[in-house]
Amino acid sequence: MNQPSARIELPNPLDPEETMSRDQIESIQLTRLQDTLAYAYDRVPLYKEKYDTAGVHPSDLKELADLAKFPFTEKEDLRKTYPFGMFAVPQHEVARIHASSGTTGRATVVGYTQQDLDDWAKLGARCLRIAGVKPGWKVHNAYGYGLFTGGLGAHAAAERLGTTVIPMSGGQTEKQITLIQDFEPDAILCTPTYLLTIGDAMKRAGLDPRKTSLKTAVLGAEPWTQEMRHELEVMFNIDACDIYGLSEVMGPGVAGESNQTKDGSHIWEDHFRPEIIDAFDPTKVLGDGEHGELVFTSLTKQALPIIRYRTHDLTRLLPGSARPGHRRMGRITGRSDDMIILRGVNLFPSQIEEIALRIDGLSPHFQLEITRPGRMDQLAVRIERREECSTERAQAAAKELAAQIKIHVGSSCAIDIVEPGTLARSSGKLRRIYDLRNK
Ligand code: DLL
Repeated sequence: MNQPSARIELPNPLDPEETMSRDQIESIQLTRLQDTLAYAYDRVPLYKEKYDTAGVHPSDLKELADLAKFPFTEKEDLRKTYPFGMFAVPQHEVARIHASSGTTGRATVVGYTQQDLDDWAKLGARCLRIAGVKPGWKVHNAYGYGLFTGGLGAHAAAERLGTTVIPMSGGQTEKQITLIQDFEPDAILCTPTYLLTIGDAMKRAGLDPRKTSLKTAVLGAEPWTQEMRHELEVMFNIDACDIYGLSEVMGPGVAGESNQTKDGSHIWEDHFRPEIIDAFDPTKVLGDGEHGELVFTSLTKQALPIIRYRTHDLTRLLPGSARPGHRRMGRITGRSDDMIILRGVNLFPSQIEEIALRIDGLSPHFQLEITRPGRMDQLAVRIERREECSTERAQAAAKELAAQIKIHVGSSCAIDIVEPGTLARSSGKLRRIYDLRNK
């Protein structure tokens, strides 16, 4: 007999490290950091060479602050040693390889031992749990599967938590919608802009995104704002939480946000030591609360230990809230290499997102185009009007957007309102900036 079974609450205990005090975490960090530095120095020629040149030795790390004495690791280091030169274990101990697509230059390749995969799944599961995903739930995973860490990383996290995973991967938006309708998942994992695309496509098909079975979305892989959170939460009638990570450090699951506090992602500091540095003067390590570039050191990784890795992500560290021993990261305002410098003014796509979504009639679908017709840089914001917004109203919205950008960002720009559905969509990371200055 095929009786629908009543939902039962499955056990969902926190990892003991999740509830550790700040002191306990820092004490673990110190020993793990000492071990990692020695391990990397002994096993990865590039680290030995860098430290010898800088005149530092792993034994110089006596307290956490001593980490600042050690050189940074950059994406370029992984490229120089492509493909496996920074691996610290022989190939037969590497259980899996991932790689970043590398829009510029060579791909960066990362590797995991079985233990690394196990830790990754555990930390990913922490992120889903803190976001409110429960064992026994059905989880629709629309992060891309393959060399990108999103798909398989989120998949393992959801399995580890004890959910039923639907490994849909990215793309095929109509099929995504069919599966969401038919399989009735409780949670969805994808990029924020892809969830938006799914919602728009549902509306176009005459379906109400607020009526799906979805309760929670765990979104990451690209910057998104509070305004975008609000947009998606209202659109789908769900809770939307952040998940952060990067392949060089692990993949999705380095940090995750609580659905209770929705105040930024908790960094799992028993496995990673974060720092914030001044992006323009990297010798300066900044204090908690100060904005700068996020730097990570892995504390337990075997295949690819990574020390003081410059993420180029701009944010700040905040005290833990839902997990008091682990610090949070503020929202990522952008990447230092995504920063547009327009006639001397620094600008990030997230600022435009924030402003545009507060204006009636404007959709979250926009692109930024920078050109240099004469000697001056020009910014054009191309943005779709909302379906229900009239063309006249959209013109007024355009004026308001230009004025708000002038006030809040400090630069003038042209606004081009376009029809709904005309700008490119992506099932993964969305490209917002089109810099045509050197074309
Ligand atoms: O994007 C890993 C990931 C997959 C994270 C799925 C979350 C969900 P990479 O392709 O190596 O790895 O890209 C890493 O993406 O340095 C950030 O610039 C950006 N990023 C990742 N998560 C967030 C987030 C994955 N929650 C780069 N908010 C990072 C803002 C994010 N930016």
